[in-house]
Amino acid sequence: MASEAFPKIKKIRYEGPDSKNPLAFRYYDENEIIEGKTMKEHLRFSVVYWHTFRNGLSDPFGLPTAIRPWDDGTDSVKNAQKRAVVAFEFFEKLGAPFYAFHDRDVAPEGASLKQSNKNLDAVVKVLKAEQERTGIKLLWGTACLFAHPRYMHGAATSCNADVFAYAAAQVKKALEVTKELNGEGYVFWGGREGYSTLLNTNLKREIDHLGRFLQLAVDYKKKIGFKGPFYIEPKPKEPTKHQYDSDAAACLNFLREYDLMDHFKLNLETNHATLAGHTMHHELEVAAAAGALGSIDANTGDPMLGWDTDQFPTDVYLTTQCMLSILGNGGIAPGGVNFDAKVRRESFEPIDLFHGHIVGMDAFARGLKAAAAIRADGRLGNFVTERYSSWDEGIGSKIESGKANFKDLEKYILGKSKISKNTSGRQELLEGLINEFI
Ligand code: XLS
Ligand code: NI
Ligand code: NI
Repeated sequence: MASEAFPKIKKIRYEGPDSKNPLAFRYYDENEIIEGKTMKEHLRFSVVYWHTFRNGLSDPFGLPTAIRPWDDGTDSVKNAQKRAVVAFEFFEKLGAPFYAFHDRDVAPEGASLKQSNKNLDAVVKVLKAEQERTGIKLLWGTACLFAHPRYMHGAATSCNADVFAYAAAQVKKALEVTKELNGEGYVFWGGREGYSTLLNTNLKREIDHLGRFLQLAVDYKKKIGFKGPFYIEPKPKEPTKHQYDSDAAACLNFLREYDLMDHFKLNLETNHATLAGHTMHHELEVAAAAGALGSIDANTGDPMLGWDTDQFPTDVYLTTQCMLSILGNGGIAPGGVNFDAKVRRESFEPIDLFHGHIVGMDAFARGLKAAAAIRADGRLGNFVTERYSSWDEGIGSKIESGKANFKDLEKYILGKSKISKNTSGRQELLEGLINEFI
């Protein structure tokens, strides 16, 4: 059931750095081998349904601007099914091997849960057929537990127990659908799992309920035999003033407190990192250190605007840092590089959807190449190894292996006439080294 929503656009191909064709890749050559794997295998690009096919590009001050000729603007199941076919035409022409969606992006919410589930099934049928036709896979599924007014006080953390139950029923269905579509994973983003004021909030009870909710999801995952990882996606605020899963470290602490570490990894988003006052590189390293780097929502914010602008990532310095962490982690599969990004309100034509993704894919391809070259060069890695070499033998190795207590350390220092000299951190030199590769 192939569509022709983009009749003038042919499959986007790699043409190399000298190409002036705006509808071609300059750096992303899906078959190029880097560190033993193709770029396609490394990057596992994914397109998000919500921004690319459901975002009219309105903002808090203005109406939607997007022109989407294939969409009749109604909330009918028929329109949703037609849109699904268009989405696959887009994924195919772009050459993205994955996509991601919320239940309510793909199918309209009905008057009852029963009706909503029926609507979802009707669209999932089309998604499944399109997956089979194209070989494009679902990177992860998720449930939208933040848009409908019932979730005004939160979903799992709502003060209203019926809302918790509704959210559970919605996630149950979303998990079944994700399994049905052979999704590689499943995401929990706690959009309204937080508070607007502590004056009306029982914080302890709300966090306990979130822990319980995720435990119930793990139970159900086992029951239906869904094998993919669960991900938590940290974000500190927006729409709430404070979201409980605010950054990677907070999520890891939460997962440990509720004994969920075995079942969850993190899905990290660049613009969420910056909202939390961190760099994406920091968040990636925190997650990787805990063995919990699962997947990334690749976008970027704007330093002049303090909110989640979800722009396409174009900064090669940023993508190089991301890829250094990802390669250092041994890859990102079964996660991927998911473009949780939208075109600007001013970029309202269908072709802008291609430009956004092409630029983002090329930026990540360059980041991958730069990161691999930095690793092959070895100077950066060797510098860090050497910087910690005092831990590889003598007293350092005794401390690391638990063979020295405070008394031993006192004795060791008292017995030394002077301690080993500190060496320079060479930050400027290393920053220059990175620039050699960008
Ligand atoms: C919003 C989040 C959201 C999640 C999926 O800021 O990024 O889009 O990725 O619910
Ligand atoms: Ni996201
Ligand atoms: Ni976001």
